[in-house]
Amino acid sequence: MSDKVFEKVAANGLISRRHLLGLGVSGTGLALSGAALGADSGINFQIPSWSRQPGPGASAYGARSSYAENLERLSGAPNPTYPGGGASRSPLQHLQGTITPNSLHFERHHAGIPNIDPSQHNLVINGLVRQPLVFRYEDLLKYQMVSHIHFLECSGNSGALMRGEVGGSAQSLHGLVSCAEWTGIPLSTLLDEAGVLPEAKWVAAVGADAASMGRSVPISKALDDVMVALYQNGEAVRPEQGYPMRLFCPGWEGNISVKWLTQLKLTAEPTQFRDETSKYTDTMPDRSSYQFTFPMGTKSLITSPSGEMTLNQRGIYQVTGIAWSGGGSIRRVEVSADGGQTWAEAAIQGHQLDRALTRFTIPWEWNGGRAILQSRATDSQGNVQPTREALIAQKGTLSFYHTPCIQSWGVNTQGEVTNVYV
Ligand SMILES: Nc1nc2c(c(=O)[nH]1)N[C@H]1C(S)=C(S)[C@@H](COP(=O)(O)O)O[C@H]1N2
Ligand SMILES: [Mo]
Repeated sequence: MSDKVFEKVAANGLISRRHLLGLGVSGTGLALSGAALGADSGINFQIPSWSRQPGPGASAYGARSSYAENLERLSGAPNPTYPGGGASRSPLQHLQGTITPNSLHFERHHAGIPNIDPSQHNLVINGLVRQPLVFRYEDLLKYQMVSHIHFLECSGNSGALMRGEVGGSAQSLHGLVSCAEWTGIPLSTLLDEAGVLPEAKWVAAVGADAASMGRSVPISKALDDVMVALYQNGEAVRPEQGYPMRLFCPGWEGNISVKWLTQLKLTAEPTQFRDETSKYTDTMPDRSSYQFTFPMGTKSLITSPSGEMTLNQRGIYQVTGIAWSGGGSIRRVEVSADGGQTWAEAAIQGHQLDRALTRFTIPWEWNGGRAILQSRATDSQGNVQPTREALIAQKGTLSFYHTPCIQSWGVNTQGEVTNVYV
């Protein structure tokens, strides 16, 4: 590897993102993994068995390759005192691009997944409206819909870092975030039909699960960009995600996107549901609490190399990861290989959509020594992702919601990658 060919842009091996395209095809023997094809390469020109005879025909509903079956959500052990409660996490370190397949979207349930027959399910709009309304599922399907790609993140995501948990993977530490194309009816359409009275300032949204989960949404947000989502990446919203319908509040903490939505009640004040009083509130070091912290922070995460992976050989790696912000689109992602002393700007791979995952990548040469990989996002409002130290100084450690701090992945001389604190 010659520094004349590849411009080093930050300490410990970070290479200019401008060289991304040339890396694998430069003809200088610097291919990331593919071996050069020599005359005596011993390459096998035998026709493989799968090319010799036709495979099974078309299927009704697709499935992943049997060779890709390790691609799974990670859930904790069931808790008998909390039936159906808990979460599962997306395998972020095995995904690419920015859209989470529906089978791998993270889950967070407070009382399990109700098996809802859409023909028996209603959505009621009542309270401070001129005309209370009841919608059946088939009524809603007739409305004009909109589609938007947005992330969804639980505000408890990444709390493990604030607790100083040892070890972990991108999935186990940060897997409560996913991204999908959500299609549904703007909530403003349905609220306009019911006629919102001037004194209505909040919308109490309630789910049909056994938790009766409820959250209060300010009317300004409800009339702005909230939707009643019916489709997720093109197919009906999955049962885990709220079939037959869920509220979707772009950029805000996952909890407020009430699944299995059955009631929207217009009120003058917040309803003070259990989930907005006993949980999801940020308690400060002086023990005062913010009741509501709606937008998710500006955040990024290197998904490869990441915790529990091992680098098998020295050489060039594509560092890649995801960035997102509840405050807008991602403007910039920087990467450090020396624990945050020097930074280089990563390339943005694909789109930079409003409140959606954005993928970044930058080439890095691992020289076999120690490294600490970090990423730092800046959003379209200029918000910069904080270090863990800065976040703890600001928020203390009395509560672990809304913790978008920088993740440090340590690489040791054996190439083992682990969650470290700097
Ligand atoms: N009715 C209902 N809505 C709910 C929940 C729930 O348990 N019941 N969990 C909430 C929480 S805490 C989060 S983070 C998101 C998770 O959405 P997902 O399971 O589709 O990823 O849904 C929210 N909406
Ligand atoms: Mo959540």
